[in-house]
Amino acid sequence: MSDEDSSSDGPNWQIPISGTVKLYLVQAKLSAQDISELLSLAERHNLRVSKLRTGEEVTFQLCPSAEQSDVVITNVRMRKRLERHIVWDLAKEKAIVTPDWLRDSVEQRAILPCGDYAALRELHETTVENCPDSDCGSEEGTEHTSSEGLLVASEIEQPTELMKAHYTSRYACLRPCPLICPNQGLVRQLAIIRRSRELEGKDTSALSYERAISVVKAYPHKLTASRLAEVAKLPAIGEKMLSKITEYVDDGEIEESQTIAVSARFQALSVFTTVYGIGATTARALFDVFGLRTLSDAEAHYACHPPSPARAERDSKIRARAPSLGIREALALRAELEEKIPRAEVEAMHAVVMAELAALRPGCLSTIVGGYRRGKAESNDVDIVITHPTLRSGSDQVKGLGELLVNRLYDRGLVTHVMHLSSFRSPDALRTAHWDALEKALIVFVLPPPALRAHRRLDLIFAAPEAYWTAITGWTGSKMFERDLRLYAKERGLKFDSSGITRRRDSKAYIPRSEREVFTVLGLEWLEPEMRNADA
Ligand code: 8DG
Ligand code: CA
Ligand code: CA
Repeated sequence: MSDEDSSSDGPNWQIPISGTVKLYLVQAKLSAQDISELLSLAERHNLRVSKLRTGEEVTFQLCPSAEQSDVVITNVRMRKRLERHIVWDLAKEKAIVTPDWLRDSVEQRAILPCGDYAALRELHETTVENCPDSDCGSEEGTEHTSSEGLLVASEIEQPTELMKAHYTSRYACLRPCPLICPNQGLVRQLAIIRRSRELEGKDTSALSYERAISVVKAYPHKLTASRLAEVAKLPAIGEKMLSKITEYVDDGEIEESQTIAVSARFQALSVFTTVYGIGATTARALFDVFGLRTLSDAEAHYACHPPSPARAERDSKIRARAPSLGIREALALRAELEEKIPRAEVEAMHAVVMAELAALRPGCLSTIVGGYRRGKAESNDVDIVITHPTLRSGSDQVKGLGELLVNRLYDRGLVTHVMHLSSFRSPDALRTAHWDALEKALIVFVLPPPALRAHRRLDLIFAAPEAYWTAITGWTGSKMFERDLRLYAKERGLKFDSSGITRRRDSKAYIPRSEREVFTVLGLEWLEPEMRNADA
């Protein structure tokens, strides 16, 4: 986390410093370089770290002996060796952790659970108890740690009963939604109105349609006049929405949808926004201010209008060797990037990326997510979540991997442009402003020869092992499913995003070991990805 980022972490940072955590560094088995790195981390001026359970802020302070310390940092892994530096009985009164505890705690500005970094197996339990952030003795009682030393979801409080999924549920994440529903024609017509509202900047109205669409999408019967009374009682179906649905049932179409679909304005705004980098606001400006109507108009316009300084500055910050995708390049590639990607090609892209990744970091795990995982025959872009399977050191394996991989793909002619390359931020209980702290690379990819080398949009998401399953859930979609998943979690006192699940009252992190566990922790009945198609 950068210093600038920490300021966005909200109220936590206004809490006065209330103490220090004293650190003692055992220098044996550490290189001179490691020693100097760890000392400078421990002494970093004015560094404030939070206790995750209480939000209380403390500073680190080095101390000259183990006796005076709260936490002992050591690379020594054996009792006999450690006893050369600290007597065993004293060691049992301290948290004895590896250097990574300090590195990660400084990076995350938090006292991370010492048990996860216990240096000696025999001292794991006492390290958990003696961690400066330990809740031992609190009313919450005992929590166990897994054999990996991590708190896992199956070992902490579970909702007693899972909410049953049903099409009448208030939440899209509890309504089984197939890819194609019995009322797909109606969904298509409502989607035109929704899109038009979005293009016109009427976001509240767009969201009402989005919600209604997700409810209709889950309705398991073919809609007829005799079912309208039941539909009227479904969530998100107000009077206005019911009149549109009734109109469709009576006439087989919705007049407003027909009018919008053929309007010059809707068509122009729709086509402008197919260019990467042109959003609804820009599209409206092109139409209203510059009087543009077609893509050729837009091409001519951008040939003599350079990108805005803000955009140029943002692009210049991308730390990849590949060029960013400017508006002119996006216009030139538009037709290819608009093509749908068949499943076989998605799989071929995945295979190529993983082969290149294996050369950099052997043994990585990955899952193709997004629409592909929900069963779509053709995708607009490809989304892949990547991690390393080792819980203990896997985060280190994933850190910085986006940049490395993108540069390698670029050198091999497999990446032509980079739209976004974000740095690694581990699952962080302090996050507030950022709803997803994962490292991401959003790129334009081309398959190697002899394949048809069409430009394709590819999103690579890099998750630490602890965040792998939440990243998969968060990036499988669909959008409305995800929106309600976050809302549902919030109403249960939890915070869900792709980088993790935390309990709001104490920011305690849950670490699921499977996607099913993500659902269980949130109190949701399991839904197959193919039944999460809550959008049109
Ligand atoms: P398609 O249009 O690509 O065929 O369908 P899709 O795969 O469902 O759409 P997508 O636009 O690729 O989005 C896939 C899912 O990823 C979507 O449900 C929402 C999620 N998602 C983003 N951006 C981000 C983001 O920045 N953070 C997180 N956590 N999730 C995101 O699209
Ligand atoms: Ca996608
Ligand atoms: Ca995507």
